[in-house]
Amino acid sequence: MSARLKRLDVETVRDLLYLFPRRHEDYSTAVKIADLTPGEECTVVATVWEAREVAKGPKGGRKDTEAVLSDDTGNLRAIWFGQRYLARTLKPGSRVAISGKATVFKGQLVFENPEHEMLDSAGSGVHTGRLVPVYPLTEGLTRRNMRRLTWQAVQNWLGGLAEALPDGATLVAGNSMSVRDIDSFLPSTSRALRIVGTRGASGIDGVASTAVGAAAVAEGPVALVVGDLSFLHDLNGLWPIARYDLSLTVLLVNNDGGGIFHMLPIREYEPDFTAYFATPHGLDFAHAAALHNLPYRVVGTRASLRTALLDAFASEGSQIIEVRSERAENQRHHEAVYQAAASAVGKILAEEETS
Ligand SMILES: Cc1ncc(C[n+]2csc(CCOP(=O)(O)OP(=O)(O)O)c2C)c(N)n1
Repeated sequence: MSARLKRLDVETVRDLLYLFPRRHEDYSTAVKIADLTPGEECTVVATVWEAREVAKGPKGGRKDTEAVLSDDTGNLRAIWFGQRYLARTLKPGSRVAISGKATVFKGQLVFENPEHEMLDSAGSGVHTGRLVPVYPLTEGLTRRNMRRLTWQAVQNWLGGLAEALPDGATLVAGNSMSVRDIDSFLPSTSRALRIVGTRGASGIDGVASTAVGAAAVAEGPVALVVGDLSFLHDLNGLWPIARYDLSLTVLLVNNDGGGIFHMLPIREYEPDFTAYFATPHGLDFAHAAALHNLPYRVVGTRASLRTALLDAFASEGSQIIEVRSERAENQRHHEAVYQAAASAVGKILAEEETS
């Protein structure tokens, strides 16, 4: 896989994030079979009635999968050319989402080579039911492979947080980039989360105290996402944790200074920018954790973040989990994601204008 990705100049997760889709297909609208408009891109959620392998082409050399899918309003036929293995995946009674354009053949609705996704399997919602990106490909890499890889890359840390937070949890959004990133990138979830923060005149003051206050009154687990400067600014706010035996999980995003200021043009004006805006401190938060007698760990991968968060929410007590980040890199990363989103939206608007 890595050799194939290298042909697309993709060697790191960052390269993967910078690999922009060539276009997007709009599979975001789920429709009932009875309401399908032939020729329009859409997603249908249906149950597999039957699926079988069919020999086609000269001398029956090509093996297709043909399936009949139904919902409570009707049924349709789906054909995948040359993809015999799908006949085994599409088990009768299983639920599947298919996305593509329907045509009408002999009075029946047919989808040819639609994107599909088994709905009970992990990771559903990558290939169907949204604006689905179409990436440049190279031999041996399928559209599905590319999409899964880039999905994993952008879902990274906030995705891990959203997955780990249990029903009824409270998420305290620190000021500066924490609240902005949560607002922009926390994936949607059907779990009941309460998201709180303090916006306004106090700026980055009292962020730890706010979270400690939430931990004192909330029913479920409480997690705080906070930048290093804000955390440092209110370190003494952690004191009530020991005094009142509170449970709080701090997810500390340590980029050694104020990452938010890199989002502004002032970032070009060195050395004053670093000295007076970014203000790196070079401090080690292991000592802050020790001061408050809190368990502390630094996590470097999505998997270890996930494990640390799941452990934290499964146990009583408080801890500090630190994720390290790099300010300038973080700004480029944001820019790349915003540009990809803007180009996808721009394309849709342009298409709407011409239609
Ligand atoms: C009390 C107070 N002092 C200073 C500021 C100005 N200020 C806004 S954001 C920020 C940097 C915050 O850095 P950090 O908490 O590490 O978060 P990041 O920007 O890296 O996300 C500062 C100093 C403020 N908002 N409030």
